Amino acid sequence: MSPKILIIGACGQIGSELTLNLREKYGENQVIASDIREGDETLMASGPFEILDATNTSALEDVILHYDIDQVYLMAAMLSATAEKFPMKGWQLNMNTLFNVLNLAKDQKIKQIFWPSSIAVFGPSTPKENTPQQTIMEPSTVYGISKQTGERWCEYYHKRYGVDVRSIRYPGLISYKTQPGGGTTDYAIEIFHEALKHKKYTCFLKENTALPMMYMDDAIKATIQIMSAPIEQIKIRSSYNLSAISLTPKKLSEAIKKHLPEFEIDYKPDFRQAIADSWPASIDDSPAKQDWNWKHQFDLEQITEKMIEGLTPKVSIDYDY
Ligand code: VAH
Repeated sequence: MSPKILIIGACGQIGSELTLNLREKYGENQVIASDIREGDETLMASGPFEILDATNTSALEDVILHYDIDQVYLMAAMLSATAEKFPMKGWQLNMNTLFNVLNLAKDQKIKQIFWPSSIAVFGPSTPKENTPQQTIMEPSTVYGISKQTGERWCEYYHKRYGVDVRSIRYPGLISYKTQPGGGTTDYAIEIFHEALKHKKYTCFLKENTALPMMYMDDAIKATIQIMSAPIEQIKIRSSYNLSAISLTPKKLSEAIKKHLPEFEIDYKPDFRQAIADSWPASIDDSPAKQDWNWKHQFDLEQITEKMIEGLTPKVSIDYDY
């Protein structure tokens, strides 16, 4: 029997692709998409949708009971760069939504939760290369602090109340299907739009800023994989490290130039450089490999090909950062 799923934040960078993938896997009417505003026409035409502010406890509970939801994917969050501009709003959105969903599970109103963490839980004192699953974690961004705290609460609710909450520390995610949402790693998406539109890009990070990155298809695969794994395989209830590639703006621009030889890049670091400098360069995800057979598929060349193929026919999206 397929689970009845609610996706909170279904119009976001991950949420919109996750919704379409889960509908393909379980059937469109098994997956209720929700967000604080409507999404693009593809998403809105793909199945049931609810306008929902998941910080509103009673509104969330109404949707859960109305549709008899089994699983919640909580994909709504304020990302790193935006949360530095609005610290208290970022904290409230990221934490209140999590508590609302954890308490519904504690009260047995839902059976399973997916909650996204991030490599942003690591900070300047964390070992940067091949960062292990357990290490020093002193995040220096609002977003990272909210994700580290969220991981502690997920593990607490699992141990104290038996809540089946599962989580992944996503690296930076690269996709052509949705606009980026205020993240520090989003240079790796903008660069493709600008390369195709203007043949040049001014990067807001320094050329050798190495960050863990992943193609969105790999991130969606990992999300569905951890939620489908037998419960005894999930041994970490804070959040699993997840890794694919380690990427710098320089390496990415060189990969793009193989397809667009006239592409040019220059560098004008802004406030996001300090955020990126506080994060690891690469991640050790061996626990995810061991516990639930994780393995990434897309390397830099394949990501570059997918992004250029995917964006070329599309009208480029303007950014207003
Ligand atoms: C951000 N894309 O840049 C997110 C992500 C690891 C970075 O969490 O904020």
